[in-house]
Amino acid sequence: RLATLRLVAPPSCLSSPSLKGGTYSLASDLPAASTPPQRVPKHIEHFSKFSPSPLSMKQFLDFGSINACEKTSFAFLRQELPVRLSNIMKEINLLPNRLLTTASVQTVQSWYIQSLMEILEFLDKNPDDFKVLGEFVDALVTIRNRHNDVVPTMAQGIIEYKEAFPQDLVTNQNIQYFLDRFYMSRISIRMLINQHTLIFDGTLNPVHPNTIGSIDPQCEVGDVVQGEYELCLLIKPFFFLCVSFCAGKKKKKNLPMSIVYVPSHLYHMLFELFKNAMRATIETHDKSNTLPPIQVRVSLGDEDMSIKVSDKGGGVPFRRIENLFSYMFSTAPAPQIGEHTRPPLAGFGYGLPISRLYAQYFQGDLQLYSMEGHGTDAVIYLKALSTDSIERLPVYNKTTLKNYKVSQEVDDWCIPSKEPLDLSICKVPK
Ligand code: W6P
Repeated sequence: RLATLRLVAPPSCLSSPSLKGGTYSLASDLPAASTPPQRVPKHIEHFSKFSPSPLSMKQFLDFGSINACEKTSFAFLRQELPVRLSNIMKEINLLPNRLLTTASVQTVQSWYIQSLMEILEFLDKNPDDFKVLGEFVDALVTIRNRHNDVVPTMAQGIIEYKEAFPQDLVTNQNIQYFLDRFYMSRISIRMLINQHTLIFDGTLNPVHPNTIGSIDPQCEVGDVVQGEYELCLLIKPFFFLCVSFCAGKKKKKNLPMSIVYVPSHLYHMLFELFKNAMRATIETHDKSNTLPPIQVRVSLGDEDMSIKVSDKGGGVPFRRIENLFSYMFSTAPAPQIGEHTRPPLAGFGYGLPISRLYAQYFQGDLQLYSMEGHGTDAVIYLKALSTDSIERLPVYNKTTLKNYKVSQEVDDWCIPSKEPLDLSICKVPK
């Protein structure tokens, strides 16, 4: 039952489930366990009152170390997954009604409810029972598969919404705010599920015996860059770019530059940056015989591990940089636009905003520095120290609520006028 859950000691490395500020009686508004669908909203209310507990890389690694205890991980996840699911489900409910009621968003919402119910089934089960632990792994795999297509399905919802309602900037801002948080939540939930299923499915990873779940405690960033670059060459084989790879090895002479990181996240980000850099280069130099190289620089400092991918692909006007990260602007190339006025950003898809989320997930970032007429530098910032790599998670609270309230207030900056100014009115009579 739910009551026993609260008595389960949290893993030693974890703080106890943290309730959000204010008093809240745990016992009084607990919904009954064993969950008919109509009870689910009550469970959402209950679990959204807890703050998600961000894990550090060290805590992730501890779950996979020798004394790793599947029981502990199970006890943590059956509380933490409902907390993370419920927090973001509260936010889904804050979406504008016309978006919330699209078939696509309804589908996604039903997946979340279904998955929450399936995890809640484990609240009254015995962590000492091997069968229960095995069933939990199976349930997590089922849940992960159910949510595979969340991103394209949400994108479909945005398309439906865009078609029905002319896009305005406020909507764009709200959708950006929501999707950044929603996808960040999803990244974090999949991370938890991946770690548990990979570590406790009883098999060793034969290809990468040193990884702990999806984490490589010695992720050689240079090797990942090299590997990803070669993969991109396979996709565009006619593309003979050279990568000059400079490792800033200032103090750490000859030491390899490795950090504790999730290689698949790094691959995802680098693939996106290489793809964009290659496309920009090809498109601006389509009439010349030679292509300017894409340069990569990796640098490890005391605090940051930074990776810069530089292209000479003509750059992007400063005004448009923000749009590169916009879900709304990069959702589906608008077919109603004439063939010759192809929107210049079409095709970027969700790669960039989601890559930025991967970087931000462990307290890093992804930024673009572009010079129109020349080229673009894309920089991935990661934390060099595993003690600084802590999950960055959205939490549902009063501030969140305020941020969804549509602000209709007028801006307090003048709108530049394109009309010639009539200075005659300024003439001073003699
Ligand atoms: C461009 C646009 C872009 C986005 C991301 C990474 C590199 C580049 N280059 O021209």
